[in-house]
Amino acid sequence: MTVASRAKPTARKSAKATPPAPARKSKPAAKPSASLTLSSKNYSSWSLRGWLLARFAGLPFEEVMLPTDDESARKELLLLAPSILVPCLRHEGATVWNTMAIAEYLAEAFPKAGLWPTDRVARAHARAICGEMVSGFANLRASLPMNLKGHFPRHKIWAGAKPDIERISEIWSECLARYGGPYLFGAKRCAADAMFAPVVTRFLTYDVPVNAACLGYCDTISAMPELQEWIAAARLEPDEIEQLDMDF
Ligand SMILES: N[C@@H](CCC(=O)N[C@@H](CS)C(=O)NCC(=O)O)C(=O)O
Repeated sequence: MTVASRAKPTARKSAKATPPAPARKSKPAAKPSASLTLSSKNYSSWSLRGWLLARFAGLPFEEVMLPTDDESARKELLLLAPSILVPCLRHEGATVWNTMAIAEYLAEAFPKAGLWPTDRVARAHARAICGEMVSGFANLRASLPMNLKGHFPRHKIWAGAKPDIERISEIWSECLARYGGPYLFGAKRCAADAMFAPVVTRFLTYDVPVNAACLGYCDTISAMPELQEWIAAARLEPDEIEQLDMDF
């Protein structure tokens, strides 16, 4: 008798002797232990940064959307964020606002996610450019607001925003050359890519001319499934903020 012919009846027997497993009651999906307070998906670049960071970390979280139209509900929800700014992450007793603090918190809580580069020098570089993003580029923000639903190719870029655009192109070009792309710090996306993702979308919304390396980076970031998911949700948002809908 071959091994195969012995094995067959044994398998059948055990199948006969074993009563069918009782139908399992489907458990309700566990509620995520984390929440992230967000504002408009179309206009809020800070919300996008916080959301990408949480997704890069692999953290399951509930989105708490701050309504942009209802003033009283807005005030109530803003209490969730002590600085009255979004995004604000709540996770296992921690309440964290400011995207840089959220990045640091998530990197500490989820060390395997690689939110920062592993190399000390590259990590310092990543933190430096993220800090520069969080505290700078005011002219770029003011003149090219994030608007994922819009496309304004004839938008006249204010002279004051040009040095910001040049500096961002310099940051990206240097990172891509030094670490080899396609992300800012090499093959794996990190917190810096989340920080600069809304700049990518601005460059595309307003057709900002950039060099080939930066254009390639814009393509890489645009193709990220998480960003695609966010943009799809932004397109479904009904509310519009008129002041931010520019058409030139
Ligand atoms: N640097 C802050 C900026 C956050 C910020 O300015 N958030 C805006 C929304 S994009 C905000 O909450 N504004 C107050 C409001 O919406 O009422 C961060 O990193 O989180």
